[in-house]
Amino acid sequence: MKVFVFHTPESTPTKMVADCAIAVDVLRATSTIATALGSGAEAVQAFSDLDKLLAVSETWAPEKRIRAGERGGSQVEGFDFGNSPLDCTPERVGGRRLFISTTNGTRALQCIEAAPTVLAAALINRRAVVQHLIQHQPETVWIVGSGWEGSFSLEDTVCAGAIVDGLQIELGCSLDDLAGNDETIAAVSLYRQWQDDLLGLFHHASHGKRLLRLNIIEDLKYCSQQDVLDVLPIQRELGVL
Ligand code: 3SL
Repeated sequence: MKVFVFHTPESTPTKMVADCAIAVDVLRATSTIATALGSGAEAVQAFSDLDKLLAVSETWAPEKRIRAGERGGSQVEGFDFGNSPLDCTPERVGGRRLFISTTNGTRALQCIEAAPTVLAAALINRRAVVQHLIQHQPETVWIVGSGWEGSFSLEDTVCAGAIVDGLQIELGCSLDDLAGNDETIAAVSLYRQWQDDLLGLFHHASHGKRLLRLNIIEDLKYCSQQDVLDVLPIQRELGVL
């Protein structure tokens, strides 16, 4: 298995696909997706475009759908949710489909949707993702960070490092055996430096600071936990996990 880390959708190759591609948006889209599925959502359908989300979700009965829209960290007017994983309680999302569009995370998912296997990973469900990779042993794995509007993000990179660190421990191999590019080695180094204080790292991250300015500290705390959800968001049809 060779693992390649790409920091943003923009830096991800467009002319080829990996056997397994993983979108990461720790703050907060993939944390929200994993939480919604863990709370019994029927499925999560991701859109980069808000108008398309509205049009497709319109064909669903109102009591069977939740519309989540986030731009710049805030809830989009007229939507049921913004992008807080803490909104995704069993009472609110159980048995419903979550239609979601966020600034960067849903774009990351869209850029890898052609891969044979597409997963959504966050720190909270890291172990489930590692176990899937160990079980299925894809030859090439891409981990694609969402970043922020084309720029690197600490929180997605540390999550990529956490996944690769978990794989290395399970497989008992060297990092050089696993790493497909230099970004992978850098991500693991970042994780090993911060694994005991991920919330502290989020306070240094530009998007962490953006959310703190919006008073979204509880989401930061929740998203900084590791391996607390045994949920594997896996694409079952285009754009639907
Ligand atoms: O960029 C995204 O996709 C979002 O996850 C950003 S936010 O955390 O909802 O502000």
